[in-house]
Amino acid sequence: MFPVIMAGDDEFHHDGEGDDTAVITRTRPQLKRPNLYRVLLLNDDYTPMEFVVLVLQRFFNKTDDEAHRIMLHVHHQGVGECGIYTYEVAETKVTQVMDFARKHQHPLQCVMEKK
Ligand code: TYC
Repeated sequence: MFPVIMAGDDEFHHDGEGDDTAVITRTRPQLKRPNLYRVLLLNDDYTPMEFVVLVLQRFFNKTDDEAHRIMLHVHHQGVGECGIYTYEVAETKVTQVMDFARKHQHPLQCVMEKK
């Protein structure tokens, strides 16, 4: 039996002939969707609006307009979404924001929640 070469995700099965050839069957790639987490900013009475805008630009890559829009949404609604990430990325964003807020002595809170 001749070996067959196929593109894609293949599995090799020995064909029982005792030589070095094998039958290759195509299998479905088992794609697992990663768990996703929302990163949220919480409103407070003391953190300056411009600081929140800076956080959204620096850590969440928002434009000036989008950062202002999200900041005002949090200011009025109490909570708002900065982005959706896999667990480790979300955790890193939360830590970066909390460290930055603490360094500037602002009470800004950033949390993550499973989607
Ligand atoms: N409420 C704050 C103020 O009036 C502004 C603010 C917006 C604070 C969003 C936190 O996540 C926040 N200065």
